[in-house]
Amino acid sequence: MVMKILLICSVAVITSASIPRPRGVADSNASHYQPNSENVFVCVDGSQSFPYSYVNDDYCDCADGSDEPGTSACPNGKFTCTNAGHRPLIVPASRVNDGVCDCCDGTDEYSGNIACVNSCNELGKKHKEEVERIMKLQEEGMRKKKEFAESGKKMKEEKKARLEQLQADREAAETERQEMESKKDEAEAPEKEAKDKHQKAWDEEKARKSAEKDAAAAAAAFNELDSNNDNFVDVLEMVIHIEFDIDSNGVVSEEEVKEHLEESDKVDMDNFVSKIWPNIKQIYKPLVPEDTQTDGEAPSPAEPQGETATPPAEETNGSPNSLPPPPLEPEDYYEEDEEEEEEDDEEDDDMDDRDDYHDSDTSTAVPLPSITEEGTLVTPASPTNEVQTEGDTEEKMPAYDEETQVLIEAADITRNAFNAADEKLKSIDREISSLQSYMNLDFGNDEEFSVLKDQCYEYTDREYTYKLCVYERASQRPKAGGSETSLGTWGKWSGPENDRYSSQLYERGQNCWNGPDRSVKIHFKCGPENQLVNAYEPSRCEYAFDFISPVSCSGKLSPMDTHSHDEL
Ligand code: MAN
Repeated sequence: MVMKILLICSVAVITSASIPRPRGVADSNASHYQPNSENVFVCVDGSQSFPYSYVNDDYCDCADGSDEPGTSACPNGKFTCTNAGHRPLIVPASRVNDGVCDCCDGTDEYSGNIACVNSCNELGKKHKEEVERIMKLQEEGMRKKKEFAESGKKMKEEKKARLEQLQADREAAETERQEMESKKDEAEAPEKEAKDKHQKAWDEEKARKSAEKDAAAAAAAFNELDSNNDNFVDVLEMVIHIEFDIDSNGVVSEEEVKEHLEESDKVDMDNFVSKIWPNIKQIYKPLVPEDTQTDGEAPSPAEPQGETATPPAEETNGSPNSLPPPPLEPEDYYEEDEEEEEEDDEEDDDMDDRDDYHDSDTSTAVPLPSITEEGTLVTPASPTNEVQTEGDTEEKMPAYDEETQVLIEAADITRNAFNAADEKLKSIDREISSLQSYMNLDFGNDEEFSVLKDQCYEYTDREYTYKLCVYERASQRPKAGGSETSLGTWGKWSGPENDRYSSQLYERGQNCWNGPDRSVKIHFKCGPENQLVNAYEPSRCEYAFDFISPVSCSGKLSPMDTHSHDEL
């Protein structure tokens, strides 16, 4: 209805009947130009008065130029084209009789120098059609806008209700999570205790085995070094070991050996194991490599080590500079572990009489070689000073005992229940946060812009495809291929105070080389559909998009619409 009235008014302006007035005077201004009883003309600004005959006498008298509305005499004068059949047009007075037809009715050119064709009826018709088209667009747009506003409001209501529901659910979910956490903590305490106990036992076992290994290595090293079997390791026995060459001059001096022996000339097994071995085990190397000892054959004499290395003596026993004894025959080994003895009772029968390889009173456990049924000697990894790389021989912790396993399973159940409760709370929080962000968005006076939320639109020009995801982000992608450039993310409404919802700003896009961060201003205009209709770059890296949408229809002709009709 409002639109109909507007339409009628608009047409009324075009067809309004004129009252008599001087040339170039607008109908709306005619009252100023009615001669009064004294036949005096008062300038429109009221500043001066002149005889009425001064009006349009082609001489400028009034400072505001109002006494010459129909001539070009006043530089600031204005000429109004009546333009009957179309709409009046005001042109600068300088255009009067300048040889160019400015008014569609040709009234600005009355000198007779030029004949103007009256095109007002034709233009008026076009203008009317255009006004009708725009009004129809506005009407249709308003209808859609109403629908959008309704669904926007409905959506907001639904989201609000959902948010309230979630906020209530959250309390229960939080309580449940707390309960599950307590149950989990309750179940995890005995589980931890049992696991720690198991781990501790395992650590102790590992430490025991490692100490055993170390002691065995120490004993083996002692026996190897004690080449004269006098139950002492002395200086002369050590000088043939080039690894004791502290200053790396290729010669192991007695002083160097003594330094390793903590200034003693010789040490017995106990002192060797407790005091010397810890310091030399990282450098000590047996003269006869382990693998040559396992095949049961006599090891080949070691190469002399360095210039002063003493060649091995003919006899191995009793000679101070001799090599360690050759690998022992099975009967040379002794049995030391009673448990093992029991376990391997049968197959070890033939080994029972073996002579001790070490002093029988030694408490250090040396891994024992064993003999397979086929009679092959299998030597366990000899305790050496070799640093084992982690993982290669690392034993796995034995499985938990049944009682611990039960505790773990019980704790697993509470952990799973806790994780589920925790995830439920997190998912509620995620949804709350997304709903709150939604609720904080400004969708216009009537929620009409909510229809554009999460919708993306594209526009392609010669070089780029521009994309706008409303309330999210804007981007630019070269048509020829290449990566997308962010032009900005949702910032704010940026229209003027009286037309706030006419533009949006997307900011903090990809930085422009030697310039600002990219940004886009979206100009909203009334249109039949939601569509991105133009994209341009008014100044480097500052973009502008034109977006048409029913949501921007006001139901009224905008000043822009009126302006464009003047140009018709
Ligand atoms: C790219 C595009 C253009 C922009 C220049 C600035 O080529 O993003 O729009 O003007 O970079 O260097």
